[in-house]
Amino acid sequence: MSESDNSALNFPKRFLWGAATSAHQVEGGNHNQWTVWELENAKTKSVQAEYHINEFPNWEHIKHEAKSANNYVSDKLADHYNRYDEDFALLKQMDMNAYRFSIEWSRVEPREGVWDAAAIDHYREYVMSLKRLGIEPIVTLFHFSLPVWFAEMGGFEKRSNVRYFVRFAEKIIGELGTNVRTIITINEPEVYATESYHYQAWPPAKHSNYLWWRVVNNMAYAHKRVAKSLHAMNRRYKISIAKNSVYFYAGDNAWLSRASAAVMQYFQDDYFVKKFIKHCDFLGVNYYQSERVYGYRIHNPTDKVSDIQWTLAPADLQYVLERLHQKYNKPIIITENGLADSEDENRQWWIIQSLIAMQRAMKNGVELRGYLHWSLIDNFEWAYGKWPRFGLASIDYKTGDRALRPSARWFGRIIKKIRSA
Ligand code: IFM
Repeated sequence: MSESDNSALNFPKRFLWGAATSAHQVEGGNHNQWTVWELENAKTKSVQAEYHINEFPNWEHIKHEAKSANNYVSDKLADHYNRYDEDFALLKQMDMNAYRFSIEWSRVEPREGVWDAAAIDHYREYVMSLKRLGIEPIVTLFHFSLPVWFAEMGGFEKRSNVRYFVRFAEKIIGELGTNVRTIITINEPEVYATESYHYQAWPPAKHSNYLWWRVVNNMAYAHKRVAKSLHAMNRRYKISIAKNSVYFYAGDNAWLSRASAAVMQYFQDDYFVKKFIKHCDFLGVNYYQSERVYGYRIHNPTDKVSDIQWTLAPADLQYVLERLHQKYNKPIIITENGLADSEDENRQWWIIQSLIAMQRAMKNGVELRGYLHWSLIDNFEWAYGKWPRFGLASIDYKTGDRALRPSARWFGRIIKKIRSA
């Protein structure tokens, strides 16, 4: 499909076309459990980069940044907290009608039980600015960052702590009222649990299968409590989690490869989705990569990888959507999809392939409601820091200048054509 030949694309009028971010990754100036951890670990990470990521495809290009401690400290970032109007203008430039963002809990409730009126006003105004532009706000309540006080009392490790998250959800959604209709309670629960309680790559960097299991189950419980409570406030809220899916497929026809791929797929998706789905009005799906299985091992093709070495297989989005639709029969919003591509070499190709995959899945019965590209602007990629560039718009971290990349300008023209067809 080229820009001039998008005749095959046929999306419903109310389809949500947008992009996503999360507070800690773009706002700048936060103080949460991540900022504390970043300051403690930046130096070590800058030294380890030489050994941990030197095989990445563009190592020569990024090594200067990756070996600097400053890369691992979020600090000011894009200063989205103050410059969000400029970023909303980018959405408009691409003719988008939806935007997913997260509310920074540590700003709204900096100390336990103490609400910050200025922060709440900020998010109210933020949402109103989107509404004035005709952009549908999609709010995430937990996107990996937690207030320090909550993390210090054990975060999601303790079931008794869930009430604090429920109270925060009730407070902020109560304040935003019906200006918000679509709510993601928890972003990628299993990614958070695994990075934080298995790989020790994210705070609190513990290694405990028991804690991992408890955190996953407490997040499922938190989702259920928040969904029930918000639905009691307004039955029309559309609530889900954002589930990160990876597509596993057998690389040959051997029974072991096929069985292993099926088992891996189960533990990637169903083990988690089953815990949440009963209290979801739709399913948020994040898709970035596939894994090819031979025997019981992963051997991925290496022809196309992103800057952080994820295998690029955008067409597989079709199978992810179809599988989740067949299993759970809920409407789906693609809540994240994209790639780290600092040179903007593969992004347009990625988007074309994703659009075709979505179109095919819809023809095969998937009730797809929206597509949100990750990310609107370059952002803080957690343990990797600032060097990976996921943005439709680039950020110059020295000047704060933002500019749509060529692929994003192209995507904007495609969205315009589709929406005006
Ligand atoms: O940046 C992250 C985001 O916070 C959660 N989903 C995956 C993205 C890319 O790694």
